Amino acid sequence: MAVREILTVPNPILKQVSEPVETVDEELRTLMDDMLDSMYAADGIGLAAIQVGVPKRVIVMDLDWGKGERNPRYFVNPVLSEPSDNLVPYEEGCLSVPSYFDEVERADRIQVDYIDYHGKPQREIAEGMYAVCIQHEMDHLEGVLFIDHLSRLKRQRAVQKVKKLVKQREQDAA
Ligand code: K2U
Ligand code: ZN
Repeated sequence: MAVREILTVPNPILKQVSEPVETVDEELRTLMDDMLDSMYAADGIGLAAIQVGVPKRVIVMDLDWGKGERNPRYFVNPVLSEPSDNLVPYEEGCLSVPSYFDEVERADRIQVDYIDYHGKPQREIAEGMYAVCIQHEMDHLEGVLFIDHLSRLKRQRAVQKVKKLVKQREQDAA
C-alpha cells in the first residue's frame, strides 16, 4: 500500500465529475487501500478518489480512527437519497483546501446505497458525522468543494490562503 499526493485547490482536476466503476477488482482494491493510507497520513476522516487524481466514483472513510481505533469504510459508486428536511451547520475542512475551515449546512440524515470493498451492494442510513462526511465526499465526486457552498469572497480567500500555504511548504521542502 502507498501514500499518494492529495491534490489541492486550485488544481482543475478537482473540478472533474468522476466516472462510475465497472468492476470491483484487485486493482480497485489497491486504489482504495492507497486512498486510506493517504487519508490516515493526512489526518483526514474521509477521502474521494479524485483527491488523489483518479476520477472514479470511490470514497473511503474512517470516522473512528481519531479515537485511537481503525474502522475503515469503502464506498464504490455511492448514491445518496431521501435526505432529511433538517439541515444542520458543521465547521467543515477539506484535505484539498488545507488550513481553511468554514460552516456548511447539510441534511442531518441521508440514505446511502453503495458497493462495498468485496463488490457486495449495501444500503445504510447515515446520521451525524457520517451524514456530514458522506455528503462532503459525494460533492467531490461531482467536482464540488465545500468552499463552493460559500460566498465568492470567502472562496477566493480560501484559495489564496491555500496557494500561500502550498508555496511555503514547497520552499520549506527545498
Ligand atoms: O474530503 C476531505 O478532504 C476529507 C475531509 C472529510 C470531512 C470534511 C468535513 C467534515 C467531516 C469530514 C477531511 O477529513 S477534513 C479534516 C477533518 C477531520 C475531522 C473532522 C472534520 C474535518
Ligand atoms: Zn474534501
